[in-house]
Amino acid sequence: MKIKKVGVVGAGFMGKAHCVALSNMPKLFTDAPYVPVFKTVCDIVPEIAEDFKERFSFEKACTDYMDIVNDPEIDIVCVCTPNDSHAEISIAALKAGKHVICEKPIATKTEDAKAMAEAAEEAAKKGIVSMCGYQYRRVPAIDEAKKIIESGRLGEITNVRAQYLQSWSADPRSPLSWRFVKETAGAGTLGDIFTHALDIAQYLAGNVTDVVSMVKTYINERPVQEGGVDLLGTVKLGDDAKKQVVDVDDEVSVLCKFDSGAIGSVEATRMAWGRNNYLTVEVHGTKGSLTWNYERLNELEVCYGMEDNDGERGFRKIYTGPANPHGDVTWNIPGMNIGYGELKAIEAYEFAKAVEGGYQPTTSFTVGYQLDRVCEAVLESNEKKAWVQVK
Ligand code: SOE
Repeated sequence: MKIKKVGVVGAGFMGKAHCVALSNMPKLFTDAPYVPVFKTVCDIVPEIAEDFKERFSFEKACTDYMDIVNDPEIDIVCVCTPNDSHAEISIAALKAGKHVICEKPIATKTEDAKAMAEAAEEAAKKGIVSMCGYQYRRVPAIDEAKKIIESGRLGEITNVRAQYLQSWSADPRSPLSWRFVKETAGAGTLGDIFTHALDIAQYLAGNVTDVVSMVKTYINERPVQEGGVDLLGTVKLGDDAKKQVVDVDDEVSVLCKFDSGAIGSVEATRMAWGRNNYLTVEVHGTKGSLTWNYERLNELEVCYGMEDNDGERGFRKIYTGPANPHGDVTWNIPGMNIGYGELKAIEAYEFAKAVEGGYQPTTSFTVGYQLDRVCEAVLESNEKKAWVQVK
């Protein structure tokens, strides 16, 4: 089988997710276009890079991402760093002729997102692929939902409601990591998880054209986490810890108009006690509805309202499996279930197919830039307390 050599920049949570996915991709997909081989891992903390190198059997560890960019043997670069370095690393890698998969949100500033999209479009002319880590649209149930919508069985789509609710920062003792600092994160919940819900809503109902929003920060300062990888609220710091001001949002509520004519809402918070990875979407059409929740990601509920008799109407539950999109990644029997690991492997497979075919995947940097522009409109609407058109 063909091989492709991989460099990974950032050895935290997302570095791990990408590497587990890359290892599993050719094992789960029998028609995988290549076997990824781990060449170099980079992290600014040398001990973290070394430890990662050992655990994932990389050939080398380094602390300067240019070692990866300048390595002619490396074909693919995974950018898994905090948001403020996405643009610099991705553009350098694209210019060096590497295929790039970059975590979301694409950048901290719209001008950087634009520069990334432009660099990706230029590289695409030479068959170089870019992709953003909006993996949730690749959940088999979401692709099945898209198929059902496109079949017309739900009629004309009138309303889409998407939510992403988490609780890991609801406790004021949850430490301030780079995710709470505008300079490194760009935005708070807005860039971090609102964009995932928005991506699914847009995947199913078309692009958002206009927004009116409310954006709120509840906890204005937090104890500071010193160094190391982001702990996502799994530790609590006491009163003795140094405090720092939070200058990003905790919660976002947005009403949207879609270019398909549908209307709807997208909301996100990291402050919803009891909700963990509660990413949901509900779609209503003139003939039926569907609803899905990541916390039960293998289940899609559909109501073919106009097809059912009065008195028998209701949601039917589809357990996704081999007969649904990306069925080869699921186990043999619906209900055996897949999880986050397999989902990231689907993303790695879609990326590999695009690399092999020389085309841009559906979550290219151009899409990342469009999502960024919706976020920009959300912030402007909150400032102006008015509807704003997406640029
Ligand atoms: C934290 O909110 C986080 O890790 C996000 O950064 C990811 O994108 C999301 O998939 C899970 O939660």
